[in-house]
Amino acid sequence: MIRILGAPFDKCGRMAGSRLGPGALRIAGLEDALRGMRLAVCDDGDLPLPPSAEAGSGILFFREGVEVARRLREKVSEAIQSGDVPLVLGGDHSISIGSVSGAIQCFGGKLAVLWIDAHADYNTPATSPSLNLHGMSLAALVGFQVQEGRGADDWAELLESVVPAERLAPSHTAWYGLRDVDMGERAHIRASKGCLPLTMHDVDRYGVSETVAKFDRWMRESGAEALWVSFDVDVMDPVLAPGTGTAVRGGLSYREAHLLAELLHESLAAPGCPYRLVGLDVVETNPTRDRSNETATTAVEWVASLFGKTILGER
Ligand SMILES: [Mn+2]
Repeated sequence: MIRILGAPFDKCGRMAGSRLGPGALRIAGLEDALRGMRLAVCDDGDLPLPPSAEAGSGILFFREGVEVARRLREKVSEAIQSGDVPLVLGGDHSISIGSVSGAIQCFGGKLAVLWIDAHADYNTPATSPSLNLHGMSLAALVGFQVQEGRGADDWAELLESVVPAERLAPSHTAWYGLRDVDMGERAHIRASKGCLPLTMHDVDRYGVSETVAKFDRWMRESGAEALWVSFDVDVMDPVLAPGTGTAVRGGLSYREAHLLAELLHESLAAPGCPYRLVGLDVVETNPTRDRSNETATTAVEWVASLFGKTILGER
């Protein structure tokens, strides 16, 4: 059963509006698209949000962000424990600290994450230019330490109270579609032994087919058995998906994005595949920046392809 969970929280992002993302994705027909493929789906509605608090002097809106992450972590781990596949709708990308932490609680060191995003989201407060938590999600999940400076106390609390002690292994961390990576993030990626950063340069040079094959080989060699996919709609080109607060030129085309989803599905469905899809986030959909809900519509089609929709029906 696919269990839809809305996380309408956007205060840790660059601009307001992705709190409307879960509604936009539902209106774009998410549930029907999955049911149309004879998949069992239920919608648990939206996560209740904590009361508003001050922005604070460290990570912006940290108190709210950390509470949302905690609540989502519990929902996701409950869903996985009852045998379901959580499909989490953001919200800004900070919510994934909660969703992936829930998956770590269930799978520990057997979990790998594929972060499909224009950005690495691999800053800590020590390297972040903005102190927006949505650009620090993966750095929190792998547990980078920050000794001192602005946001250091918040960071320590986040690692202590949200991210499970086991952490996500850098060698179980992959990116797809990177094209806007900060200096500090580059250093973090270089220091992350065994990680797999697939950039837009790689996609241009080798194509979607070869880069997904590389990811599949990396997954098989990693020993991971559970895969969480985190899909930030800004990985797609803004021409195709303008409805996001973090648009960067030169992203995946419609056809590349679909081929990516189809080939990931094919890898997962291959006989004897040693890993399985255990959950998915779709984040940063901002209908206030969109044209006629096109971005949410494209994201829904992408999710359907990931779950196995093909042009000629069942394989
Ligand atoms: Mn992101």
